[in-house]
Amino acid sequence: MPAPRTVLLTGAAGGLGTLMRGLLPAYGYELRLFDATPIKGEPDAITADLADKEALREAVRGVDAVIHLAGISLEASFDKILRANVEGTYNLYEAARAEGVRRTVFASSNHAVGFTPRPQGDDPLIPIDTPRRPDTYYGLSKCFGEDLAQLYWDLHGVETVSVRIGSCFMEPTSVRMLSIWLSPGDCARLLHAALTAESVGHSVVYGSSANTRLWWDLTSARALGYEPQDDSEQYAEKLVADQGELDPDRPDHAYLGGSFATDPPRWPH
Ligand code: NAI
Ligand code: 15L
Repeated sequence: MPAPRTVLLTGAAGGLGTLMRGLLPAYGYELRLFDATPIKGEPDAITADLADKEALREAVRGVDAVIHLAGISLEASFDKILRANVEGTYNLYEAARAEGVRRTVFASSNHAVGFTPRPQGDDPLIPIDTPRRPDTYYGLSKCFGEDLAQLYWDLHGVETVSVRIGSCFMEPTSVRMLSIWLSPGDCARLLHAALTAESVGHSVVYGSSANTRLWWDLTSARALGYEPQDDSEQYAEKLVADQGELDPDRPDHAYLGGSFATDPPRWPH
């Protein structure tokens, strides 16, 4: 497939969308922005909800690929998750199929496997084909998105890389994040690899940097050509001094999903 040039970025007003708006143009992409929230200083951004099928058809028309970040990014009621993450993702894929878009990158999450016990001591890294164990309705919606992507590949030939993102923020802010941090620079590298790798079909990858304390296996991400450059360990001394090491007896330290598995942070709206 020829390298995509014009890329629809959904969720462009959000935290990750804002970071990627800053970093992806350096790879040669022209971004078309989409979000329910208006984006200051971006008069051409499409302000629409994922429920708006007409707006989605127009948004995907003529793009080479889609990066789908939009949706509820924390725990919420089942109804809210259903509308934004399940129906919204379906609406996007249906628009992409109808307009002939061949490649999508789906922002899945570590919370699709959040109830997986985290590795301790010499335990092996978590493989990408570990059984899914969502820790929330939010994580469940990411399982749905991965399955939807598989269906659209098998049925319609729309390719997707589903990226189970760890924590993508400027810096890790917890000891757990030392294991799953995806630096913004590595996120852009991974998205670029996912957009340009040949013949991905539907591939599922973990999204994190080359962290010393890594919990999962990055082989499927590296197979796309992703070479992470960053390591969270530079933040470890301060975070461990402030918070202590993870305590195996604490339920919120026992699973990949951290506190999502016990007392999930909730979507504010
Ligand atoms: P965020 O909450 O900052 O941004 C989400 C964006 O989606 C917001 O701008 C919001 O307005 C938009 N949105 C929500 N519902 C919408 C709808 N129905 N129609 C149109 N737009 C809608 O989230 P963040 O951190 O930027 O994450 C982006 C994506 O990556 C999300 O799908 C999230 O689940 C996923 N992810 C992010 C991680 C991270 O560390 N930032 C970790 C794992 C997954
Ligand atoms: C996610 O899926 C959330 O969208 C993000 O806000 C973080 O909480 C991240 O997981 C995490 O697990 O740290």
